[in-house]
Amino acid sequence: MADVKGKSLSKSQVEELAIHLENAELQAYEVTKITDDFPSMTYEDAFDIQWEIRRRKEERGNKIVGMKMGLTSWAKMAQMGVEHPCYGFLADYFTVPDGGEIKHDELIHPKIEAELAFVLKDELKGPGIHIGDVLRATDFVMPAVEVIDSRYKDFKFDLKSVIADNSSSSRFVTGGRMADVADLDLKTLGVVMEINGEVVQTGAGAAVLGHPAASVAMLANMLAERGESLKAGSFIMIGAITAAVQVNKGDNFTVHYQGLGSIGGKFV
Ligand code: OOG
Ligand code: MG
Repeated sequence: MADVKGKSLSKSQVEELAIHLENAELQAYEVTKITDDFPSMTYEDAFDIQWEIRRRKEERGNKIVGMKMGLTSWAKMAQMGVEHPCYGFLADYFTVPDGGEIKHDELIHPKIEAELAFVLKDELKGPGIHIGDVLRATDFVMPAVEVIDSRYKDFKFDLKSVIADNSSSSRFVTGGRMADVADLDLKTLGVVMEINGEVVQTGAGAAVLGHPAASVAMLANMLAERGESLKAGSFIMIGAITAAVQVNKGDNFTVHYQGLGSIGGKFV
């Protein structure tokens, strides 16, 4: 990301765009990508908008329950036409219990993604965090499925627009079996995604930046650019291992994780 530093939007423009995108999320309607109207906005502006959406939710009493990385696999980067990872936050009401129902009408055009989650026992504070630091600081790894729902028309965006839109975050399911990183071969850990009993995607952990822990390291280093860190206890999703798959009302899904069980849900 070239122009990471520097702002072109005023504080009130950041606030307006945060309200604009958050309303689209809460009321489930599509908007055009914001760089169409603000072509000179910077990456710092984009993150300012995302952090302003987060601040607004916290001010209303929502709790932030985790973080997610996105666009960390070639499958996803190729699918979305964006070639750099991004991050977002997870709010309390994004959580769906394993096997639970997800209301399709509350979302615009949801897709599901097979991911993994790391839960930390120690803080990770960048810059300079590497895979070894992540493995040392990890309490356990567990299965996770993300439901993404870009607020942009037809899921079409560029990196700045998607960052401002909290990286399309909307719901997630976690469960299955927790495991110690020492007992897993995270690169070869296989995932199989089924929708309505049919296999639609398969993949392995190495699809995510060569090693799933590299995604957590990158997140810690990206957060450091804003003076933020990943606290002990943080729940972090590493980004989709395979391409995302669109789901319709009535669909049910199951994702199987090698050695870690299965998780699923239903769109109603
Ligand atoms: C952006 C979010 C991507 C992932 O796991 O790659 C993401 C998008 O594709 O809408 O969550
Ligand atoms: Mg994701």
